[in-house]
Amino acid sequence: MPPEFARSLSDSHCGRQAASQFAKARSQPSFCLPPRLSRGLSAVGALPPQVRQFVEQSAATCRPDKVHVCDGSAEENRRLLELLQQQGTAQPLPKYSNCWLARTDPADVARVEGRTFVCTPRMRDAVPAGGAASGQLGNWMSPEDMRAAVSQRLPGCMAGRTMYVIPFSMGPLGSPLAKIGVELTDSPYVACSMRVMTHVSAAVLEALASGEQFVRCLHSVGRPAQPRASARRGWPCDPERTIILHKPDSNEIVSYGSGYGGNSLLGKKCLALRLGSCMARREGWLAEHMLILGITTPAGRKRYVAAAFPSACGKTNLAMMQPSLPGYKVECVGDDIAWMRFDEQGRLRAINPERGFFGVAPGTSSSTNPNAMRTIFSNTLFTNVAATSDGGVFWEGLESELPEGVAVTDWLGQPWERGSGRPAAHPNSRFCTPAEQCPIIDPVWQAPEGVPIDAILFGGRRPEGVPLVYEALSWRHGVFVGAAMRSEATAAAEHKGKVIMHDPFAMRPFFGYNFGQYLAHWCSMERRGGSKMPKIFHVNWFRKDSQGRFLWPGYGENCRVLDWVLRRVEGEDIALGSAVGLLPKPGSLRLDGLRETPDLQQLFSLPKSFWAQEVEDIGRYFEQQVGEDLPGEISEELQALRQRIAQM
Ligand code: OXD
Ligand code: MN
Repeated sequence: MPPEFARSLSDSHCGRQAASQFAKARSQPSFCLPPRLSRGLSAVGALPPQVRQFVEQSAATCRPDKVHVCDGSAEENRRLLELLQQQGTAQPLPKYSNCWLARTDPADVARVEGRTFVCTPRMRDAVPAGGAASGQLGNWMSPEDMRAAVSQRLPGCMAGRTMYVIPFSMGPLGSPLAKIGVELTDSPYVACSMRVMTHVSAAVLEALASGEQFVRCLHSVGRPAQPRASARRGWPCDPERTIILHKPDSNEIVSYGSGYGGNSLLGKKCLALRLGSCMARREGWLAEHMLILGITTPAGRKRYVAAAFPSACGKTNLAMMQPSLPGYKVECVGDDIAWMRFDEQGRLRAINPERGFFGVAPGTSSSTNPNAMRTIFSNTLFTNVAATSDGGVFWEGLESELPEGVAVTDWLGQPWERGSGRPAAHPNSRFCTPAEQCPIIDPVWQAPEGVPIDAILFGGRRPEGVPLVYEALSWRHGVFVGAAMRSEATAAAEHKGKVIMHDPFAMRPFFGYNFGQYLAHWCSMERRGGSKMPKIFHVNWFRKDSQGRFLWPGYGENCRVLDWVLRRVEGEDIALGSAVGLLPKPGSLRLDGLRETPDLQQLFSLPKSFWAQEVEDIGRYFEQQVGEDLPGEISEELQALRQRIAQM
């Protein structure tokens, strides 16, 4: 139990009762660890004292029947999967090797942004002056309200279940860029998924043995006050009272009520991005919602690029791209999160703090992402995809890969027919798969020192007005470009339909502190990196013509844009000034070998009325959402863009 909450709960009647029950329970067999797991460091009694205290206090409140300290072994994983099968949470997929399909409660299928809070004494530390306590750039809660929310939900929430203690490292253990967390959860599904997504092992506990601190992550699928009529066997949750709380001051996360993805795999969005961004600010680095890829040119020069795209913009596809241009090679370091820090020579270096991919399944196929397809058919936990009668999986996008005569069962467990008008897989269904299985995983993806970043891409789904690629005029202009990012909304969160939303740095749901201060932190990076700062670009693969057809083929052809980006990094004179940034000079974007020549005129056009409207929208957004916390540098960049557009 995080110290703050432990104090408030042990002051309450139920906390006292829980504490004494737990004290009794400790001497009773019900608290014993499963025999194989009770040896050595795996036993609660042998945990480093600060971890043991967290476990004991949390167990006193949540009152699980048992506590199991995870060692991350294959044998432990096998037993957890068997348990998931017995509980009706997951079923094996005999068509593949050690793959499983879990189906969630239909009320628990995505991140719940509206119920996700950053808890700080002052509202202004969490959300900018312009916004409300619950606004577009995050939700704030006071520590008192957090304590109340916790004490209304946690006491007894794990009764009848096992609490799994998951020691994990985000980033290779021992890397100066890595961070350690301990997640306590009553979900064996979460325990299995955390083993894929993070480094789980007893060695993590050994690393804590000399008393270091760690991020305290407490998760429960919850226990509704009244049994839910529509509850699904095998997927307990409490959707009405779901809440996800982050306390940056003490590095604590409490998540209650949901077993799904970013709500429950607390190393990912909660630690690596929300608390990560706060740690990064304190310690002078960047925690970002970015993929990292390595790209080798035909001349044999290797460079690394980090890219921020909002959810469901093809981030995983780009991270694993199969380049169409001969001689190019792309290798994947990560598909979702980058932690970036300056090394002693002033170069920005990045690690992928994760160990697996939690990718959106629909749309993934041999034509869109052949490397993902070569990754995911062993040791993978699929969630909410459709099942096939030959023991495999199916989702929208795999129609041409579905064998003849095979029947499909949809994500709700109902028979499904093509043309039924219902999706077979949930749009936010996922594969959770080990990164090391990716055939193009970068040879140094686990290097403790990280990889040097030469370019940063921002992007989004912009059907209109935004060119295929442009380069920022300076670091500061690049920060403005990141702040002004907009994209069609995603299925990864609870939003419905397609609306163009502001999603600065693709971090809108993931800021751990005031976005105005975040921008100031980004601007300040230039002072650390000086002339070695990566160049910043904006890309848009999704521009459409007046008939609604994409103007750019995308996927493997995006390496043509990366080619231009890398040549700019090398200093080639292939860019031309424009009102929004530097555009490719005519003839500099390689189009050789494309089946159809794209309409470059339309792809790169900058309609004045569109940009005049865009700049006004961005200005209004900054005014309303960031207010006086907007750094002067960013208002100046906005003003400069306004002027350049007026002169177009
Ligand atoms: C994700 C997301 O799940 O960004 O990665 O929503
Ligand atoms: Mn993401």
